Amino acid sequence: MEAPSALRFDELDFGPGRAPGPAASVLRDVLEGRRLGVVVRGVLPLELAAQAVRSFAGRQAEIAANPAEYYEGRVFGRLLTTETELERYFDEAGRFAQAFDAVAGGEVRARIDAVLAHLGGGQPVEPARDARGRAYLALSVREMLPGGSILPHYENEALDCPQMAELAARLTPRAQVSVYVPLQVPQAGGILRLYALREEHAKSRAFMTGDRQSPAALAALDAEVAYLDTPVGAGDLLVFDASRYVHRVTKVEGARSRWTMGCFVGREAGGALVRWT
Ligand SMILES: O=C(O)CCC(=O)C(=O)O
Repeated sequence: MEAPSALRFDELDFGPGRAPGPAASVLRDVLEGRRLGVVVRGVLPLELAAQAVRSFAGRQAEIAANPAEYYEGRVFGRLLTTETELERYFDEAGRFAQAFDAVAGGEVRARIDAVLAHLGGGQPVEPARDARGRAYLALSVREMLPGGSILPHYENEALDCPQMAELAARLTPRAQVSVYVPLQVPQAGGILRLYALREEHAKSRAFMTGDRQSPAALAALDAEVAYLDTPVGAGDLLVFDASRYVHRVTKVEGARSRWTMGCFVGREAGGALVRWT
């Protein structure tokens, strides 16, 4: 399958009074590596996004906030890629949707679900289930603190970890694309930066097995490889081929945290589009 030739996202608009354009195969195209990604504008009105941040920040008695393992901050819900105890994960997943709606209000989840169904060609994108029928978490909310960042990676690296084995075995293609919605952007930095570097490139393998952490290695990556700083604001939804493209989040600057909400999407062998986080 031919890779997209340019670092560019298509745009759709879900803002007030806008009819979304045709999107029959966006998720399939991104999953199959034919399209880099799509930005959907205005999925959450700004006030709804701001209200969700205030609610998550202030009502932790009702929803579990867990320390994040790979950035400075916390996650409401759990992330399968860094999970060490699957029983705990599924237990929390079973209670999360109700707790999420109690804190954020049902409209937030309903809007995300509607856009994902649209991008899936009208088919709802339900949480994946394990062999025992337990649903994976459908969404998580992440707060990245000032000074936080995420190092360069691509999501297919994570498909080999043991806690993903059962799910990964069912995915066709073997890919997980990212869906995320900024809820609050920081004063500066905290930018999702996507590189013209795919998992199969020799340079990508060299970089991933070496130093991907030091300021010098990050500066060299920025100097040597073309990149795109994703053009998204609070309330927009981005779907992108995080599976194959190296990406990172630059350091959050200023006093304001970076809040996002997201999940991963894949396709099972039978054709169903499924999500998890
Ligand atoms: O927080 C982000 O901007 C992206 C996180 C990430 O690496 C992903 O969703 O693939």
